[in-house]
Amino acid sequence: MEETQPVPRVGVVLFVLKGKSVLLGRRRASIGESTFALPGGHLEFGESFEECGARELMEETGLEMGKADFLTVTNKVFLEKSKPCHYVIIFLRAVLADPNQVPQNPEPDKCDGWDWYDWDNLPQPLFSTLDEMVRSGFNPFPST
Ligand code: 8DG
Ligand code: MG
Ligand code: MG
Repeated sequence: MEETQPVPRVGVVLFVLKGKSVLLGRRRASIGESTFALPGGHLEFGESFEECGARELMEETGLEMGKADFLTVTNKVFLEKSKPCHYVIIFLRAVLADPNQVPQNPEPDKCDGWDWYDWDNLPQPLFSTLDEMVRSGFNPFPST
C-alpha cells in the first residue's frame, strides 16, 4: 500500500479580545490535550484567513467574529504524539461582532468549554505555542 507523505498544514488561530481578556478553552484533542488554547483550526481550500477564523470561531464557540487583524505567524513541528504534525499557524486578533455574545460549546468532544481570561492572570497549563508566545513577551492587544 502506498504511504502518504506527511505535509505541513495551515491553521488560523484567533486571539479574541474583550477588554483585557482573551477567549480560551481547555482542549480535548490529541495535540495539547487538557491545555488552554485559542479557538481556531485548519484553513480550507479557497478561504481567506479571516473567513477561516470566522468559520472556526462560529463552529467552536457559536460566536460571530467582528473586525480581525493579522498579528503574527509561527512555523512549528509537533513531535508530542505518535504521528508528527507540522503547522504554519496564522494568528489573528479579533473582536466579537456583538461584545455581549456568550460563548457556547458546540464541540464538547474537542473542548471542555470557553471562557474569558484576564491576560495578566492566564490559566495553566497553556497550549505549547501559546505558552511560548506569552513567555517571549508577546502581547495581542493593540498598542494605543
Ligand atoms: P478543524 O477540524 O475544525 O479544521 O480543526 P481543529 O480540530 O479545530 O484544529 P485545531 O487542532 O484546533 O487547530 C489546528 C492546529 O493549530 C493545532 O492542531 C495546532 C495549531 N495551534 C497552535 N496553537 C493553537 C491554539 O492556540 N489553538 C488552536 N486551536 N490551535 C493551535 O499552534
Ligand atoms: Mg475547529
Ligand atoms: Mg480548533
